Order: sequence, then C-alpha cells, then structure tokens
Amino acid sequence: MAQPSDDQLRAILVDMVGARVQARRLWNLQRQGQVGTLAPIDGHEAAIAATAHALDPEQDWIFPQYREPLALQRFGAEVLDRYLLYNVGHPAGSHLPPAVRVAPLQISLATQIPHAVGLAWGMTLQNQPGVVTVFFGDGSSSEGDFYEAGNLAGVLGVPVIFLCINNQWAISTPLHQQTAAETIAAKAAAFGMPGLTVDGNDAAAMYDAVDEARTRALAGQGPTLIEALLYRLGAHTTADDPTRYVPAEELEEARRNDPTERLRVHLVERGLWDDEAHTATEAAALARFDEAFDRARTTPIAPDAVLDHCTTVDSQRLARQRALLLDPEGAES
Ligand SMILES: Cc1ncc(C[n+]2csc(CCOP(=O)(O)OP(=O)(O)O)c2C)c(N)n1
Ligand SMILES: [Mg+2]
Repeated sequence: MAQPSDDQLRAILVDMVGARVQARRLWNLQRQGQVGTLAPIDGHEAAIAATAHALDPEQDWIFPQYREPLALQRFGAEVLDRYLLYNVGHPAGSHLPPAVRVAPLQISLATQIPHAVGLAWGMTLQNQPGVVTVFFGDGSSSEGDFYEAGNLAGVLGVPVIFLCINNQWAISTPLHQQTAAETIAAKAAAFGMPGLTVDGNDAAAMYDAVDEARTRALAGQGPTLIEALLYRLGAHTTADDPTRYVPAEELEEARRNDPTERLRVHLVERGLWDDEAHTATEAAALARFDEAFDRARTTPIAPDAVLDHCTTVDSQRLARQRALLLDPEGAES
C-alpha cells in the first residue's frame, strides 16, 4: 500500500479544483461561441488527477480519451496549451510535442488503447523505462479495440495501465445496457491480467491502485486493468441535455459523493486546507487558463497547417495539396 503524502494530496486537490473551474470557463466560452463542442470533467477529477500524481512525467506516458486533459497539467503546461488550441479549432491542438508524454485527446472511441499498447511494446523493445496509462470510458470498453489491445497486452506482458473511467453513462446509454458483466474489471481475467474496481471518487484509493499497478509494470510483471467507479456529474458534452435521461434522484445521490468536495473536506478536517487556499487555487487556475486561451486564440493558423505532421516527409501528393492550400489561384493555372 502506498498512500499519498499530505503534500501529494494537497497537490492532487489543487489539480482537481483547477480543472473544474477551468472546465466551467470553457463551458461559458462555448456558450459564447468562442470554442467548439467539449466534454465537462465534473465527477472525474479525483480519478484523473490522482492517477497523474502516481505517475512520473519524466518517463511515463498518458493516452487520454477526451475528458482528461485539464486534470493532466502535472505532465506539463503544454497539455493546457494544446487542449485550448484544439478547442479553438487549431490543427496544432492535435499534434504531439515530443517532450510532453501526453498523447492528444481521442474522440474516436477506444482507438487510443491499441496505440498505448503499441507504444509500451516499443518502449519494452527499446529498453526504455516507464509505463503507459491509457484512459477510456465504460462506453469504450464495448469497442473491439479494447479487447484486441487488452489481449495483446496480456500476451506481451507490456507495461500498460488500462484505466477505465466508469462514469456509468455513455452519452445516454446507462451502464446496465453497456455490459452484462458484473464489473468492467472482471474482463481482465480473459486478458490474463489483474483487474480491480476502485472507488473513483477517492483520490487516495486511486493513487494507491495506480502506484501498485505501476510498480508491477516496472518490475516486468505486465499490465493491469483498473476500473475507476464514479459518476458523470455533468452533461455528456455541451451538445447534450442530460435532464432528459439521467434520473434526478440518482444524480442527487452522486453529487453527495462529489470527489472534489470529498477531498476538500478531508483536508480541511486535517488542517491541511482552508477557504483561502481554495480561493487562491481557483484564481491561479483561471489566470493560467486565460493566459493560455489568449495564446491559443491569437496563434495564427497557416492555411496548410492541417497537413503538418501527417507524415514525416511530404509525399508528392501532399506537396501538391500543400501548394494548393497556400495559393489556390496559382495552383489552378
Ligand atoms: C468509434 C466511435 N463510436 C461512437 C462514437 C460516439 N460517441 C462519442 S462519446 C460516446 C460515449 C462514450 O462513452 P464513454 O466511453 O463511457 O465515455 P464518457 O463520455 O462517459 O466519458 C459515443 C458513443 C465515437 N466517438 N466513436
Ligand atoms: Mg462513460
């Protein structure tokens, strides 16, 4: 058992509080038409932030789905920059700066899972240290990619942590229509790896589970499937109206278990946190956000930027397309 230290718990709460206020600001910007569709983080904060704190940004990798980026800033300020570029529709938002070990967010469900296993396999072959953590939802766990990647990871024994964020909804599909299995963790048995269900609203429990899976992976003992059981407290995305399908009493019950409030109360009771720290954390996160958003908004988009990073070297066809984008009239003549 590796419990997080008091300092680590405080740092996890800072990330959780910051991610939530930043997500609220983004939601408002979306309503003002300044950014595209996005997915709120409410209810996922402990599972994501505690996981990031149990990992080492210097050697471990994270493959997110689409709700994680704001709570992953421990892996580098560029994570926020890239996420905001993505939200304002800048092609650079989908590119991977080599020094930041967080892959771009993924919307095509579960496709990030084989990518994560492939990277971990490559790291093993090249004798590189570190583990790869891949986030995916309960909905993604029904995709073929999850089963193929899980099977391959089990056979190869690669250092991967499969981190299923089970928020009990996939848009309007409830968990009981997603799987007849008792838990998502149970599926690990078929891959030949350990699987455990963790209280995803409990930051310390999440830290502990990820730390243990990481230790196993680093010792060459292979992958682990961790199911973080929590509840989606917000809408699926800015395009969704969950009041049409989420039972009000179920949501109310889940709100009583809000992970951020739970950790805040725990730290206040132990004299490790107070209102002043909370307010200062929110203000600092918003200041950081506003500065990064300004940068994203004012970053020029070259007409051919959409073709950058498609391939290492432009093919003749790509070069022709690039010329066309840069000078549509010139290319016509
Ligand atoms: C391959 C694929 N199929 C369908 C969709 C449409 N879609 C977008 S989000 C979503 C639900 C995903 O649920 P889950 O994996 O539980 O993640 P959550 O949104 O709950 O965080 C679906 C079906 C998609 N993006 N990709
Ligand atoms: Mg879900």
